[in-house]
Order: sequence, then structure tokens, then C-alpha cells
Amino acid sequence: MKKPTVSVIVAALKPSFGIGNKGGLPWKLGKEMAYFKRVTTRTAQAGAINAVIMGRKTWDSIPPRFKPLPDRINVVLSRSFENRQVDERLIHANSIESALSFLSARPVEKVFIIGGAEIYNEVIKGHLVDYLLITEIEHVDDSPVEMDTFLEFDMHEWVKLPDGDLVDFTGEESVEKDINENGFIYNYTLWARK
Ligand code: FOL
Repeated sequence: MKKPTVSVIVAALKPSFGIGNKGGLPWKLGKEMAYFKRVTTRTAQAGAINAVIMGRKTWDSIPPRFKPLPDRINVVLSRSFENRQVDERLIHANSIESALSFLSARPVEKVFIIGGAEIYNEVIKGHLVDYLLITEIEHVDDSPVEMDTFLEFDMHEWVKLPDGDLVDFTGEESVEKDINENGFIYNYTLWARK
């Protein structure tokens, strides 16, 4: 099987790149979550499927009624897991490398790393990702947002691509700008390694 492209997808608050609080997301952004679902699910080829890879804490943070995330192969990572296929749509793996080698043996179109911080930081440092899909969020007023988890990556190693590339990559019809929801303003971006 051809190696699928591997991307990080994340929503982060600028300028600290905070992504989480107390085991969950620091905000509730319904349209943003709908974008996450569309982008991670959509395939260019009919009948194809994408995969999402997440850490065990992220798995625990997803409401039971939403998981496994439908229409995607879900891979959950934990150092204490045996590598095994739990069912048709759920795989347990004990390393990123095992997860990726498992997926490279099946017809998966795109792989999305969906967090959390420990996994993001490992795959970015380990040069295991080709693209970053970052939703750049700003808070409308300057009051603090409670966050305890942050993305650690060197922005200088990455270049932001034009919106046309984001459209091509995601299959979105267009790129909506400065979306305002619940006191946050955000933009969808796509980055590649320099
Ligand atoms: N990336 C982006 N851009 N936004 C996020 O909120 C995000 N969240 C995570 C990873 N990458 C992200 C991790 N957290 C669900 C819940 C939490 C979560 C990821 C996914 C979830 O339940 N998703 C459902 C849709 C839920 C809904 O409709 O409210 C899904 O099917 O994808």
C-alpha cells in the first residue's frame, strides 16, 4: 500500500498555542468541530476511508456517543496497550510507529493525528507529519482563557500555505474567514514543512 499523507489537525489559541484544559477543550466551537468532522472524514476517492490517531487521554475526552468517531478508522495509543485490532473501526497501538505501520498496510487515504499535546509534540519532533491543519483562534476580549495544555512546535520550520492549497487538501468548497463563535474569532490554516 502507498504511504498515506499524515497531518496534524488541531485548534489552538494564539499566541500561547493553548489547546486544552482539564482533559478537554478550552472552548466550545460548534462550527469548528463540524469542520474537524468534515475534514477528517472526507475522502477524494469514493469508497475510501481516512484514519484518526489519538492518545488515550484524547480518546477518554470524547463523549461516548461520538466514539469511535464514525466513518474513520480510529487508532488509540497507549504505552500499556497490546497492538491489536479491537473491531472493524478501532485499533489499539502502543506507539506511533506501530500505528502508522498498521495503517500503511491498508487502503487508508489520509491519516490525521488528532492529539493531544503529548502525541502532537512527539510526531512533530519526530518528523512523522507532512502537514499541519491549525485552526488559529483568538479571544475576542483580552480576558484570560483557562488552559493547561500547549502545542510546542517551532513555527520557523513550517510555512503557511495559501488558501487554495487548503481547499485542495481538505476538499472544502471555500475558506471562511474570521469566524466568530462564543467570544472567539478563528481561521483555518494549512502548514507544510519548509
Ligand atoms: N482539531 C480541530 N480543528 N478542532 C478540534 O476541536 C479538535 N479536537 C481534537 C483534535 N483535533 C481538533 C480532539 N478533541 C470530538 C471531540 C473532541 C475532540 C475531537 C473530536 C468529537 O466528538 N467529534 C465528533 C463530532 C462531535 C460533534 O458533532 O459535536 C466527530 O465525529 O468528529
